[in-house]
This record gives sequence, C-alpha cells and structure tokens, in this order.
Amino acid sequence: MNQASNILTLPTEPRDFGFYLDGGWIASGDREVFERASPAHGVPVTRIPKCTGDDLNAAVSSARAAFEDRRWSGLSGAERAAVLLRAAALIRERSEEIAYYETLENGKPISQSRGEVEGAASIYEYAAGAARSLHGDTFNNLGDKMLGLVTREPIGVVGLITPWNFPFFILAERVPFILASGCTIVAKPSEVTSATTLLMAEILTDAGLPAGAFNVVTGSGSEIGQALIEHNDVDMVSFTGSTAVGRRLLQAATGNFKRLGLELGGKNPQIVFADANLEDAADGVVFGICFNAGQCCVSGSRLLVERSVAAEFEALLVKKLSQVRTGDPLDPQTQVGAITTPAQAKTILRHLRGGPEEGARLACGGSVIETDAGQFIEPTLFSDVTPEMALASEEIFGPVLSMQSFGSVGEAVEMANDTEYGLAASIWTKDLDKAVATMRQVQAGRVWVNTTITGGPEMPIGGFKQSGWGRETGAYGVEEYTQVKSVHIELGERVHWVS
Ligand code: TXE
Repeated sequence: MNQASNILTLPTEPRDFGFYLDGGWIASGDREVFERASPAHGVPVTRIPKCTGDDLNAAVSSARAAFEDRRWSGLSGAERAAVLLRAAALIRERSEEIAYYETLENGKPISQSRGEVEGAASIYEYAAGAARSLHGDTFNNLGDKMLGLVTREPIGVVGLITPWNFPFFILAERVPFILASGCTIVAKPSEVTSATTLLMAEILTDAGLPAGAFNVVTGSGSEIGQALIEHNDVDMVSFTGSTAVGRRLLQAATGNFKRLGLELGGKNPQIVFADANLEDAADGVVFGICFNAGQCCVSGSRLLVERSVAAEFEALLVKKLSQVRTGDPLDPQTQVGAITTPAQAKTILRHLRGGPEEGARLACGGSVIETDAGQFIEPTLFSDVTPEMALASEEIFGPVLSMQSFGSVGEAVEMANDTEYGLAASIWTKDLDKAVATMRQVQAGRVWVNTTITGGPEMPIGGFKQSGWGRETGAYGVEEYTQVKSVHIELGERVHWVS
C-alpha cells in the first residue's frame, strides 16, 4: 500500500498475522499457516496460523476468566461505552489499513470496503449507547410486601463464527453488542478472511478492553470452528454462514445446551409491481444483485415482476447490468470485484451452466470475465425462470438474478414465500396500501419498500424460517446476549409457615 501517494498497490510480500489471545498477539511459531492470495490478483497477501485445539482451549479459558472475575462484566454501562467509543475512533484512524486488507482478502471494491469500515465505526458508537441503556424491568404491583425485579445478565462466553462475505462489517454487527452486554468472546473468522478480525482485536485492546474479553482463534471451519461450537465451556454461539453448517451447530450445541444465534442463507424476493417507478426499481434491483458480487445473505436474487411490465423491466435491467463496472477492486471506480473463493466461483458457474439446461433464458451476462489473474463473473440475468428450477430456489451467492412474473398481489406473495428461507424481501410500488399489505404477508426478517440492502444499527436483523434464529443489532442485538433473572424481594415481617 503506497499511502504517501494514496494509490493502492499490491503488497510485495504477504503480511504475517499471529492469532490473538488474552490481550496480545501470539506468533504462528511452528503451527501450520494458511497463505491467503487476493482473489482478484492471485498474489499472496496474508499468512494466518492454523490454531490447534490447545490454542482454542487457551482462548476459551481466557474468555472464561475475564468473564468470571468481572473485569469486563462487572463494569458499568458507561465504562463499557467508553471503550466502545474509543474503539470507533481507532477504527476511523486505521480505516485505510482495514479497508486495504478487507479488499485484498475478500476481493470487494475498495470504495465499498471503505464504506463498510466507516459503517462499522458507527455501529460501535451506537452500541456504546446500547451498553448504557440496557436495563431490566420492575414489578411494583405485587402488593406492599413484595417488589419484583427482572434483571438482565450477560450470558457468559460467546463463540463468534463469521463468514468471508463481510468479514469486518458482520463482526461489527455482533462484537460491540456482545461486549455491551458484558459477555466475553472467542471469535473464529473465516479462514480466507481473518486479517481484519485480528486487527479489530488489537484495536479493542488499544481502546482499553481488558485482556481476555476478545480473543481470536484462526483456522478451518471443520476443525477449529467445529471444536468451538462443541466446546462445553462456551455458553452461546453466534454463527453467520451456510444453512448446512447451521444445522451442524444445532447438533453440536446439545453437549451443554448452549444458546444459538444463527444468521443463515437467503433467496430473497424483489417484488416489482407495475405501478412502481421502473427506472428506480431497476436501479435498486441491479444494486441488490451486484452489491458485493451478489455474495450477500440479503442479495435480492429472486426477481418477481408484474407480468404487464415484465418485458419493459427486463430491457431496463439488461441496459443497467451491462453498465456495471466489474474489475480490479483496488480501482476506486470499480463497482463489482472478484468472487471471493474458487469454491464460490464453481457454485456460480454451475448455475450459469445449469440455467439454460433447465430451460431458463439467458438475457445478459452469463460468462467468466477473462483476465490475467483473479476470478470475475459478469452480472447475469436469467428470464423465464419457473419455481421448480434451481435458479429459483437455491442460494447462488453470486451476481446472478433470476426473473419470474406474476399477475396479482396474491400470486406475488405466494411466490415470494415459496422458499425455505425468510431473510429479506424488497417491494417496489407507488401504492402505499399495496406496499403495506404485501409487507404484512411476506415471510422475511427484513423488508425494504422502494429500496434495498440499506439500514443502520438501530434496526434488528435476522431471519424467518430456515434463515436463522435470533436477532442482531438494535436493542434486540444486546438483549440477545443476556439472560433474564426474576427476583422477588419480600418486605416487612414474614408470616411464618411453621407457627
Ligand atoms: O460457508 P460456511 P461457506 C452461504 C452461501 C455460500 C455457502 C457456503 O450460500 O455459497 O454458504 O459458503 C465456518 N463448524 N453463506 O462454505 O462453511 C467457516 O470457517 C463451525 C451465507 O464459506 O458456512 C466460516 O467461518 N464452523 C452466509 C463460517 O463457518 C464452521 C455467509 C461460514 O462458512 C464449520 C457465507 C463447522 N463445521 C456463506 N464449517 C450469510 N448468511 O451471509 C465451516 N465453518
């Protein structure tokens, strides 16, 4: 990174990261390391250790000690808030470094990484307020001789497993809320995008977080991730990733009945009514499928258009999709970067090949973009999709939009809900009555009207159906990491049972 001229260049050699335990770095030592190559450039950018089972045990013990001796959980909300506010300021100070490694490991455009880092700082600021406003309840209606209190207590040690699509932002949607509640954390980032989680650990220590309150173990999901979810000294796991791994978590959690927060996949409908502003809707639909190269749990990947405007809308989409700037994510003009992993590229290509075989019509895109290095896929639209096609039901997690048409509000709702998922939905119409009626019937944890993939930390996020359990962010996002205690305080003289 050439910071002096502000022109981003590739690193000449990969940066070595250790992992983060008990408030400090542990070097890789003789552990195996992953070398992560930029998915856009093919050059190695980071080296990350594969933690061992002993490393995980040490991290859980560190988090447990920090929780039990109350060095964090015993602080006031105001003291916790002060740490989170300092962390927000330090994120801003180090924003270029964080955005740079986010783009190099993930492949997302640098402009987007910068936006996400700024967004993350603002989430820490919001959560600082949440630390101060977290409270329970009182019952003063139990008669003169009784006062009832409902207190909220932090649940304990939280295992946090995060994916590769928004490594720093998804972390920010969870960490400050977990810390605001008084819990301590062992985080396991995706093996391909660990750098910015490790940088966040250092930032939190610099911000004054006590040692042991935030530890990071690195390594593969099947080994270190699985060991974390099975660990009997972990009280809760917050997991964001595939529905398949979410299911494994349900089994692993039975050991000590740990609580689970799950944010899983989605096949999110974009419902476009004929009375919508079609130019605006087309712009939103294109953004909703191209943002982060379609690798978002809330990507609007299932387009449902009212039949009377379907042809017109398709033409608008084809024009706009062909104008999207796909390429080098270090170029500030780029809108769509690289596909993050070869496995993800393979999944997308399978759908690009399978779509026409199933009978869908390729309206635009559909190919790999030939470059010297990296994996890039053209923004793609398939039309004439029918519900039984894989294009209509499977989460592709790429810039691939499938279009179906409907004839009535009822049919639109039925099609929107015809999925095992229920993460998000968007509705485009100028008719407020229709928007509200549709919103009320759509099964999704988040609904956008005349917009998509937007919001702030004030509002809760999470899924219906097989898209997950629990909610992150907002007041719900702190409460999620607490348990409730009912306290009855008897006043005055006791009427004896044994007289
Ligand atoms: O996810 P995994 P993958 C979806 C998307 C994508 C598919 C596969 O459809 O194509 O999942 O992606 C850790 N025990 N989403 O394979 O495997 C892993 O190390 C414990 C949707 O990358 O679920 C990583 O940290 N942990 C999604 C995290 O789980 C395990 C975001 C996610 O990886 C584990 C990402 C195990 N046995 C993918 N196996 C969203 N909701 O945004 C893996 N992990």
